[in-house]
Amino acid sequence: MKITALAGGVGGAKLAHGLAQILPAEDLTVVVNTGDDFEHLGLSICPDLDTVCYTLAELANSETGWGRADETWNVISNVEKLGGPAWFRLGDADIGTHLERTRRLKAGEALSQITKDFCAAWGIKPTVLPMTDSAVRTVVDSDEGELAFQEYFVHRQCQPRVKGFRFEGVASAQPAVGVKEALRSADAVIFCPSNPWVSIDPILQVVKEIEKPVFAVSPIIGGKTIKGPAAKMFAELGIEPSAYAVAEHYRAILRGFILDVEDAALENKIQNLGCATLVANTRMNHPADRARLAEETLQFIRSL
Ligand code: FO1
Repeated sequence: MKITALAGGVGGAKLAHGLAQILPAEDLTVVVNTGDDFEHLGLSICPDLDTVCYTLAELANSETGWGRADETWNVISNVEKLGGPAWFRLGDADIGTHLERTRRLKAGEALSQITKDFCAAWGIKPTVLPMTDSAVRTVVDSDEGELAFQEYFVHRQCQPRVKGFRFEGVASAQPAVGVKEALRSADAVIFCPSNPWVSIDPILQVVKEIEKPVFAVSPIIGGKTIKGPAAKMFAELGIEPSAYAVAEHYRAILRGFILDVEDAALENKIQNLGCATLVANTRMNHPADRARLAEETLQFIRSL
């Protein structure tokens, strides 16, 4: 079964890793959000691409989910000593990724080509694609005005109250080379348990429509996220955070929805949105959980 998965952030990367463990490499493409990308310290940084790639390559820091394991922090500590910005924690090995990506982008190379080469270097077999090769930047409208995504997410630690989102550049952004083909040739499309507002929506705005059946895994369990501000964002937008709210967010295109056992009571309400449901243990606390949830998701898709 050929799968194209949309992902952003740590939760998305974990399910992508689960799918990579059970699908033949040629049957999995991961399309990654690039709205979190930004220029910082003169470096072009692509956090969601790196979180997905480091996770697939088993190089990721397992505590934070982002950045690399066994990092050292000499460079950023020296930047801090010199009075430079150290709020965005860049590890020494991670900086190598940003240096080489920045060099190649400045030489005019496409992000999708750079990502392909980085995956080869890291031994990642499935195809990982940025949603687009052009610059798209998520801007968070908040009670403190508009904030660049990483300013909101890391520097302000998601404290400002959100009022809405804008994806600068999305109107003229074409899907990256291979994205349309991956969506067309897939048997099903999986929305990994990522933030609907700032990880999945930017991708949907770039790819526009998806003809194949769509299945989403809820990033919200018991009204909360494991990590990240998705539940807080729903609440600040006047929507009660729940797995139902996530299914409702995608209702126009959803064929199936995977919700956690903790939210089993919401199953009927979600089915009434017109989609099939699977109640599963969607927490991925251990690496083995990733393949298990991926397997259960594929079984669910095959059953329909
Ligand atoms: N997230 C943080 O909360 N604090 C950080 O200092 C931080 C640094 C960082 C460095 C490289 C990278 O690829 C990701 C990093 N992230 C950090 C995560 C980043 O903010 C992502 O945008 C989130 O994971 C949301 O997708």
